[in-house]
Amino acid sequence: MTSDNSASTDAGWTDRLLGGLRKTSERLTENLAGITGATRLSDTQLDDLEDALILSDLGPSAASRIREKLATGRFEKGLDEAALAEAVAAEIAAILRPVAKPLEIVAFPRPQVILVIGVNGSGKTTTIAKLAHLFQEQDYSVMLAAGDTFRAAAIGQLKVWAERLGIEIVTGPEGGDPASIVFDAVKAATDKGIDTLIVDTAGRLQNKRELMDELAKVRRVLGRLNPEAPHDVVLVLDATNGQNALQQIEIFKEVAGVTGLIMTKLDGTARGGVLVAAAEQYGLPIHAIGVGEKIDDLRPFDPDLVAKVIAGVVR
Ligand SMILES: Nc1nc2c(ncn2[C@@H]2O[C@H](COP(=O)(O)OP(=O)(O)O)[C@@H](O)[C@H]2O)c(=O)[nH]1
Ligand SMILES: [Mg+2]
Repeated sequence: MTSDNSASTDAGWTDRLLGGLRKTSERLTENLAGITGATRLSDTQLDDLEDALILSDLGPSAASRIREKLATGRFEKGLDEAALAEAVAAEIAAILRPVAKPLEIVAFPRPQVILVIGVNGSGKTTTIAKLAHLFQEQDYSVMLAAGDTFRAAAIGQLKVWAERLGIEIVTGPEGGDPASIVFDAVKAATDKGIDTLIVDTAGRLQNKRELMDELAKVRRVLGRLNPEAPHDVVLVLDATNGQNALQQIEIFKEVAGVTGLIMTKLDGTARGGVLVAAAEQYGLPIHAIGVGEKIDDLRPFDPDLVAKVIAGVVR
């Protein structure tokens, strides 16, 4: 992905973003309703504002930051719902801007190895397919590695995507050693001069020790072939998990050294505010967001537009 603006601001994507984040935007708008009045927010109104932001999953830390900013603000034209939404959007944008960083293919030598981690069902495999598609659109060659050998279905699912996208995939038997698949994949991708190798992994969070051992082993094997690899360790988070998604950041940071986040399923949830909470609390790069199940439902995001959508300025 590059920061090419056409990727994040075309009309089709804006519509999908609006559609996807509608529930989140409605929740925040509802929670903020009624906070109107004079040119300044009173202490009671500031309390209400802070509560509304927390209720909308933005998290206590973003909520208090926004509260502090708005406490000193003056609403010269009077405080109505639109003015408040705009002020909140500006503060959300300020939180999202520093973390909105597209995943870029810059590794030399190639391939850039992207390890994708996260709990089962968070959207890893689908996100890998979407990322592969994005990179293909930018003329990068992509290879996949089916490092989730825990379930046969997981391998099959990635294979189907690889066939559909016309890209190579390295797989192994169900129950096989992910580290050996990853080893073969890095060798193959290096020999063929592939630009990026995206590695799927299992997300057995119920057994933290095993997960940690498995990811550590995969990392060791990667490092043996290329000391820089993995270049990216991308944690995939399901926005519908709300605050639990934040706990997953804690856990995966500890077991795998996360370098960036992708948040999926921002459609179909009113809890999209968790994107802002994640940005504020962890400051990790957020590479892209997923707003649907289709192959082009994942994009790097424009922080200002997303902020306006969440706050209900753009509808
Ligand atoms: N609505 C929606 N569904 C998604 C999104 N991303 C993934 N999914 C769905 O979530 C389910 C689990 O995804 P999968 O990629 O298999 O998760 P994994 O277990 O982490 O590999 C699948 O049904 C996907 O289609 C998204 O952005 N929006
Ligand atoms: Mg999977």
